[in-house]
Amino acid sequence: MGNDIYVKYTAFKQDELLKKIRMSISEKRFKHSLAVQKTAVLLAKRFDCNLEKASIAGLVHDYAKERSDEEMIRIIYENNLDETIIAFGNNIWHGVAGAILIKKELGIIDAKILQAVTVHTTGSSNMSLLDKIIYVADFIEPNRNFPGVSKARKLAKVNLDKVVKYEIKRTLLRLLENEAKIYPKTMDTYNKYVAGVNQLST
Ligand code: DGI
Ligand code: FE
Ligand code: FE
Repeated sequence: MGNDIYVKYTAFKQDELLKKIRMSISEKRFKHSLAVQKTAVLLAKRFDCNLEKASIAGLVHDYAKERSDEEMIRIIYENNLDETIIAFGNNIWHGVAGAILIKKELGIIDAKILQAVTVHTTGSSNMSLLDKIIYVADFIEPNRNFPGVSKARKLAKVNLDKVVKYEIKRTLLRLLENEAKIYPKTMDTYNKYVAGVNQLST
């Protein structure tokens, strides 16, 4: 993939886009973003998804992660986003508000990319292939190091839905352990991919 995909999907050339992202987030998170981009492309090849969209979505998925609370809350109000997210903090805001920011500041208008960024933290009950790829790439990129990451990487070699299931279960367990606020969409993902809600009953 050359420079063209950046011009095709964003308002910038590759070097300009990378500079803009680098100026918005820390060096560590920039490195993470590049790693998610690479991992997303590998997964897209493996599971037959659009490589270009996986690449761009992976690169920009955490673009809004280091914005101030004030800015994020303003974005939520100005764009009539679901106000109930305000109580959940930046971990929940940065994907949803991030999609707004990458449209406005990076010129990304592709609906599939915007949706994958929107749901990258919580998942959803109705994930597209690209949504799953970004959700999983974020979890298993090579810099990640937590108990269970090698199991997730192994599952990702064969079955994407199994990683989604493993990931949402582990995330939810950790959130419960910490008595964190569970965003309803996180529960929806659990119900769909772990507990099998919405599947046709026989
Ligand atoms: O942005 P990253 O750190 O790369 O990863 P992420 O966007 O997948 O997740 C950010 C954090 O959000 C992670 O620590 C898990 C957390 N999270 C996911 N679902 C929920 C949540 N936090 C709360 N409080 N509630 C949720 O439902
Ligand atoms: Fe994130
Ligand atoms: Fe991330």
